[in-house]
Amino acid sequence: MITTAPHRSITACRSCGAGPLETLMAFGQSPLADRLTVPGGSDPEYRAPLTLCHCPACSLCQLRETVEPDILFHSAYPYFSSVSPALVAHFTDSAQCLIDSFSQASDVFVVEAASNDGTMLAPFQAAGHRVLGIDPAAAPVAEARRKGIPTDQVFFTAGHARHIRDRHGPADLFIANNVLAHVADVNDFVAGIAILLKDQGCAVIEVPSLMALVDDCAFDTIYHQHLLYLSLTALAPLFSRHGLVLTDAEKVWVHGGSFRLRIARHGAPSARLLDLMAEEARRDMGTRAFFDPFLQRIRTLCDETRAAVTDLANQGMRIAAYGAAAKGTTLLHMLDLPAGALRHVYDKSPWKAGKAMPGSGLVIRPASELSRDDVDAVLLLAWNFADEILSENRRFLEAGGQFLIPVPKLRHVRRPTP
Ligand code: JHZ
Repeated sequence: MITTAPHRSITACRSCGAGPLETLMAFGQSPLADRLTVPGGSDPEYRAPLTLCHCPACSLCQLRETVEPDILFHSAYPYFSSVSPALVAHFTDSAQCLIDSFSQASDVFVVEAASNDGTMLAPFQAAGHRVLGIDPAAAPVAEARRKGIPTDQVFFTAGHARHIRDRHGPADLFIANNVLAHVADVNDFVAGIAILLKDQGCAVIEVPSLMALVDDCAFDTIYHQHLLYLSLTALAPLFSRHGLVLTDAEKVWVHGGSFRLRIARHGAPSARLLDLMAEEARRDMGTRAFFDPFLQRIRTLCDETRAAVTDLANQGMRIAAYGAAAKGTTLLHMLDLPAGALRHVYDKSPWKAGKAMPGSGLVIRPASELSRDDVDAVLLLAWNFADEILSENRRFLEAGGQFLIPVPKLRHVRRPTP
């Protein structure tokens, strides 16, 4: 049964409050990513309109619809950071750099919003620091607690920041990776950072970059959980509204291209931050003209990918998908392939196996089962881990299997001819 998820549509910018917002692209009634279904189960499959807009006043790119967070971040939320080794390595390295920067300090208090299964906080705890995770999703929180990482199972808000400060004191370091873009009341979230930080404290926040999204045509990362698509131009005034300063931005590879931001109460922008902001200004990121070629590329990329899958199917190939990633929900929705074009989807996560992707209904099978005995070609939905996944599935390629990688540009990967 398909049900429209409870949602509201905004009329004013989520950051500066100006209106009206300008619509960039309507994706129609899209299934909710990460709300996997149980094959043969009685739970409804939720969908909701998905509309990308931007604010002509502060240039924040955002979704018009806000789906009820309890529906999005439900008790069986299936995303666990620890499933992807490259991501674990990224967070562990990042944690180690921050730990080194506190080597002279004692009694360091580290708070992480959207701490998931505690992957990022574990090294801080091992280094002897006080840590506290905040995350609303029951299953990853249970996993974090099992590992001994104290975690509050709530959404991070200004109210909860006050509660933490009263209970534990102010934070030396506030971490928030891949969460700011998920927050409907972004002013409340940033106000929470301002409440929680010590005078000399700092926040380190990773956010997907809008410029990388547009340059790499990563349109499939547009889904209901991602309410904001972030540029430095739109972020700087958001932080300053709450007495905080964006002092640095560094490009990192995760999730198809992100920024690692540093925010503090005092400080001047670093040279690399100024360079990145100058690049955004040069490219007119706040204007409709910046988006038009990207919107056209989405249509072309979908047409090419659909044609490539159809072509393989016409050659009698058995095709599956790989990576039941959240972003795969948008890609499959936009491809709108005929039923049966893809047989199922492989994924490494034990929390996803046996469930099905919403919309397409593709049943998720353990990644270890990918074999030439079952399929000839695979559409890679988790294209951001292409290197890792191709190297792990060398045997499938050597046996004559092939990968179709849709983003940033459709490419076929086959065994090199001898
Ligand atoms: P991955 C996630 O999006 C979830 P997703 C979330 N919605 C969000 O906001 C963004 O991150 C930022 C699997 N896999 O990490 C694991 C393999 O099967 O790109 C995952 O299911 N084999 C919170 O879900 C999926 O692919 C492998 O070798 O789009 C990747 O999902 C590897 C490396 C991964 O994020």
